Amino acid sequence: MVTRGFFGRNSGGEKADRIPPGQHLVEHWPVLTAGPTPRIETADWKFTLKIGPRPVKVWNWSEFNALPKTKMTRDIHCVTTWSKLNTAWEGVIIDDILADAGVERPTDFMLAHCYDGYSTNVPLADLASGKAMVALNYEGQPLQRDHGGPARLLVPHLYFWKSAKWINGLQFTERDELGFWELRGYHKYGDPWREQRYTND
Ligand SMILES: Nc1nc2c(c(=O)[nH]1)N[C@H]1C(S)=C(S)[C@@H](COP(=O)(O)O)O[C@H]1N2
Ligand SMILES: [Mo]
Repeated sequence: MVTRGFFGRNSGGEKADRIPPGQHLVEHWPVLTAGPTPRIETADWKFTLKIGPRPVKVWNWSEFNALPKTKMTRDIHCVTTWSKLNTAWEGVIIDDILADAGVERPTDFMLAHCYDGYSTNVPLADLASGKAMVALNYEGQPLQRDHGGPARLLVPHLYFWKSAKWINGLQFTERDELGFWELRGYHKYGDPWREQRYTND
């Protein structure tokens, strides 16, 4: 049982209830990238939706920005043990991307692909129903490049490595295929509340 009131009376015990096991709060926002930070001009940016190997729709920056925009404020949790509360985002929820392509549920699994070669797997159920978005803005500003700008995936209820930066596509896969970190020892699902950090957690 987590001790209530750890953060003091005024900040409220509910804050403690929002921090998953093994995590601590940060106010700043760390940058974590496996390789160099790519530079993608919005004029060159493209987003591709695929079913298996087959591209079903490609959006350029202005087409993608014409999709309905949604705001969400969420807590985020990185596997390196930092958590950040109340992060405010705006972007296109995955449901609206799929609807624009006229795609419903060809398979139950997706892989996110990125300009730096990074990838990560997320079940469709965790991307749909307003749970996730391709985020374009953070705290009212265009997403900074080191945090994945111009566009990143945001799947706030899973460890933050699932929130792929510099995203350039989503792909439906037949099975739950592993992504970059999942192939290197991270858990295939990554629920912070169940501390699914590493493969066998
Ligand atoms: N394309 C891409 N996305 C990525 C990564 C990466 O190296 N490349 N790192 C992941 C990891 S491990 C984490 S913890 C978060 C960090 O996001 P931040 O740098 O905005 O805090 O991005 C994730 N998304
Ligand atoms: Mo990470």
